[in-house]
Amino acid sequence: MILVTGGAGFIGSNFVLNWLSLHDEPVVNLDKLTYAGNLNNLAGVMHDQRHHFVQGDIGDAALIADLLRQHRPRAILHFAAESHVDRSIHGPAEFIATNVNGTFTLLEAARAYHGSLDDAGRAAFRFLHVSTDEVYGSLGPNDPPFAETTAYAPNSPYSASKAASDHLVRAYHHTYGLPTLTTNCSNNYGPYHFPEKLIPLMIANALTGKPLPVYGDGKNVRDWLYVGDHCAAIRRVLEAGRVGETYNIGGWNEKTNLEVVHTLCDILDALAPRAGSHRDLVTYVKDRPGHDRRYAIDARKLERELGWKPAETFDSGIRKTVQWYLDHQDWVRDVQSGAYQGWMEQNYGKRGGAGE
Ligand code: NAD
Ligand code: TDX
Repeated sequence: MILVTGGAGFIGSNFVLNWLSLHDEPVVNLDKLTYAGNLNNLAGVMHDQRHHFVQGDIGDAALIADLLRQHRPRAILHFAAESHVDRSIHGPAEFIATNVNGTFTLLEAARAYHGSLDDAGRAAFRFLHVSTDEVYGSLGPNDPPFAETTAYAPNSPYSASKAASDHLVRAYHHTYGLPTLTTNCSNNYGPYHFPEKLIPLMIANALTGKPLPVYGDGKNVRDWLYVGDHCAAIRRVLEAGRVGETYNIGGWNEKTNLEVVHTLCDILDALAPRAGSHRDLVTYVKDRPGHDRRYAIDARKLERELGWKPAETFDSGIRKTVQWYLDHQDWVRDVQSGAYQGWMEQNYGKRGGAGE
């Protein structure tokens, strides 16, 4: 049994779906179902006996302690977070509550649970913390990519809250001997990505003929990784990562935002033609305050120590992703209308589904 937090969000739901397609081992999936959590993502496993969905908050100490006592997982995989940089600029409080205080509460519960295990259970247990490359701050055009040894320099309330959570995880290993693993990954893309983030927003807007809002000059650089590759890296770190270590995960796919948007437009021109090119919809808008200029990840430690490499190129992953959005336009409409909330309550009641 593993306990996943945030398993109804973008990366967490991809992780749970992939896990259950590859393993017999069951999953307890704890998610608060904020605006970003969507049980529709998990429709394929909601009636699977190996998937126990629980609606709840990582900041609820009593609930976490109960879940750990009841299910006795061999690992906690911590995805739950507030994840959108723009939202953190407009309202940082939730980011501190969930990313900092919520992670702290989860760590406290994990520490008590770990202490209650027998020697073999203690040795096998892992707390895997899913984090971001944004904790390292912003790179200049000629700087080397972020390595695990790069100093932390978070610039947004989001990245500062994730940096704080990374430090807490580190401290729980060093101080209490909690067997932690931390992964810092670059920008993900793929199925079930909430259409507030660059790639799904651009696809959704392009398909409905709306403007494609590019911040600033469009030359900020991100490294992009297909979500399935991120999930594979996490499974590998869980399996073979050295306790107390951090591992950077990236795709070696540095792109300017404008390159990404143009690529999406060109694919859509071929697959969903409109009068004129989708590129005509590009609109330059006011820049994000404190906008990090460039992220790039050096993922060689993960490759060298654990033999992980991404399976997708940016070209193959982005084509799959556009096709997925073309095939799932109802999913986008539901997420944008909030209709999935009603769907969830109608199908599963207010507090979760299978296993409840
Ligand atoms: P997301 O916003 O799509 O999903 C977050 C999930 O966490 C949602 O299902 C939400 O309901 C749940 N959640 C939020 N607050 C909660 C709480 N207090 N208790 C329980 N559940 C709660 O995020 P994502 O993009 O899937 O990111 C998942 C993790 O990966 C985050 O920790 C994020 O920092 C990290 N990450 C994301 C990216 C990326 O490109 N998206 C890259 C690197 C790291
Ligand atoms: O409408 C937009 N226009 C635009 O130009 C949006 C939503 C974004 N952008 C730019 C800002 C960034 O330079 O595109 C880039 C990507 O933006 P986001 O999709 O918001 O991602 P980013 O801010 O890079 O953060 C993401 O990657 C790291 C995730 O949201 C984080 O959770 C993850 O940690």
